Amino acid sequence: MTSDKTYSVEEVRAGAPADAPEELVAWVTEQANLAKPDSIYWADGSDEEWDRLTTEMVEGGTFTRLNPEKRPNCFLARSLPSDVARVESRTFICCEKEEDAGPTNHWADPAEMRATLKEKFDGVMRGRTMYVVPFSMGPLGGPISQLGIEITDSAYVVVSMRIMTRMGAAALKLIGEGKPWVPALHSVGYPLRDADGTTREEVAWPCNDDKYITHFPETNEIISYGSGYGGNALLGKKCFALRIASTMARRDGWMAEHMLILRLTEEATGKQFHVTAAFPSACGKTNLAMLQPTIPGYKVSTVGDDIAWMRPGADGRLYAINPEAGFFGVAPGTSYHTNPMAMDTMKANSIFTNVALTDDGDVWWEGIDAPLPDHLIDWLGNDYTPADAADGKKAAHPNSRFTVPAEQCPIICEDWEAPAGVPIDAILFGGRRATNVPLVAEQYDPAHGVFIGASVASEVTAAATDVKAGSLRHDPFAMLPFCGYNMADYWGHWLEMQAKLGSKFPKIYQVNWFRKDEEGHFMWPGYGDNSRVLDWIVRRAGGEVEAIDGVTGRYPKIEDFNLDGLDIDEAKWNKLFEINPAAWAAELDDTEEYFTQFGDKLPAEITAELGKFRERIAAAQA
Ligand code: OXD
Ligand code: MN
Repeated sequence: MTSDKTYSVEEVRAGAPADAPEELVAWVTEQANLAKPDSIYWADGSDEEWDRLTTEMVEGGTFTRLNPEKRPNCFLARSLPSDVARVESRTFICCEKEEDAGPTNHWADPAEMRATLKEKFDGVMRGRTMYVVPFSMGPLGGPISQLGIEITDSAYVVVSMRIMTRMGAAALKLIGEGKPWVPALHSVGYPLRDADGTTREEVAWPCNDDKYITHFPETNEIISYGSGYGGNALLGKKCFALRIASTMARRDGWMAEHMLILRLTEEATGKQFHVTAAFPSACGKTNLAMLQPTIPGYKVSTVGDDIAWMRPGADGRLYAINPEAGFFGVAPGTSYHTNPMAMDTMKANSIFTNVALTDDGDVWWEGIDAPLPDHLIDWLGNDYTPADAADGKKAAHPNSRFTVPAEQCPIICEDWEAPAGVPIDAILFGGRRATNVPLVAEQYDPAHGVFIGASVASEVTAAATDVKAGSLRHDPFAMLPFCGYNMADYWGHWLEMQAKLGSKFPKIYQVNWFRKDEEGHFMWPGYGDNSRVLDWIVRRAGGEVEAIDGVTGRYPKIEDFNLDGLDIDEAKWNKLFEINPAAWAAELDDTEEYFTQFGDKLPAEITAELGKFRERIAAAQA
């Protein structure tokens, strides 16, 4: 038997920064007495702390320091094959009534889940340090921003949170001034010692096969157990900024969305236009957020690549901030061709997870500019040669990531940290759709816009482990894994926000960069050429161009759309907008069936939109 250390409030207080308020010290003490760490460390977010923790992780084998001449202050981590992505099947919304979580979430009774987690956390940090990590989602002190404290036993999480959030002493100071904060408790679930004194070897990537990613929206709490990876462990991101924030937003009249934010500036006039866009995971959101226009006259700057918090401003318009401070982007496919700005962002001060390592200490992944070298160490830590590639093995995991400070992005918007946010002019919804969905369609009216968001379906990619890649899945508003409450109530909230803001609510567009021809080739070049779609949307907003009424929405006229320099003639254009009424009738049947699971909660407006859609299909068939 070992005797576990008992922490008194006085002892924790003595080790805490002076700014830590009593209620925080009490919470940390309670968690310490449950998890039983060997020590408690309060993160301050300093350079010295980053250097110390990264060096410790290099010594411990969690990090490999990359070649400082090629990638200064950059590190590579390799997780375990069992811990490479978000685990949706182990993600729970714990609220009193199951119907408040809704049919698309995994629900758990809060009291039962608390009891389960209490057992899991009992002694879970034996032999480890408990890190207390204060953070702000959104600019420090901003009116839309929120504060949190993550307790974690992972130094990888601490340094990642330093990139992804405003982490450290300044956030704690605001908490000390009495601002509300969200408690977020995390453990990798791998104690180094058991209650009976049995010890366990440290490993480079501690985690547990049993995982719980839990949210208590009624009390604004997050508890995560068993994973050290991404959205399972960096609790400011999906857990707080989406699942918990979406429920806060509904209560308080704002919106927490899985959306990038970009600014388009018309160079001739300096006029600015702001767009938010929701796409399911790994549909190129970071690429769109950092788009390099291929048509003259516009400049794009990036506000955020993943999450938008939006609130009505005094002028009745919708204003958005990016609650994050970094980008956690998918590495494979990222190159100077697909996203030069992301490539320049990750030149220094970055963490790479599950990419391959070159012999000269740099990173490599499928789709990067450099050709496959003769030798690599793959994401599993094994030798990798072109013969492995020929066998179909990947050197980098398909969901491998770069974690980079947003401020290093060469086109970060000059006021990306404006506390009140930027006014939004248009909202885009997209997915990966080889068939059916045209390049761009404008809403008929606001309720049709919500219908567009609600009926998003996309081909599945690698960002979650437990959904079958390649299949089509419904992902309403790209929020399926991220909405902290009943999805139908969420649609109701959108309709309410639209009613509140009236004509000032941004117009909604459906986009699809991924349509394929009969030979399976993409029909639209995508990437920088998506600026052509944005250009049409801007000109629609300015009332310069008309649109044609179609089955899924209003489409551009070819003569109004900038196709200069593209190999797209009228026949190809028509294919990009082709509507097969029978295929759409089948898609609508499927959508209607999907909606039935929400029962009475489905807003009447959405049912009405289904009816109008069927009328448009019938008219097209006539
Ligand atoms: C992400 C995701 O990591 O959406 O951003 O999965
Ligand atoms: Mn995302």
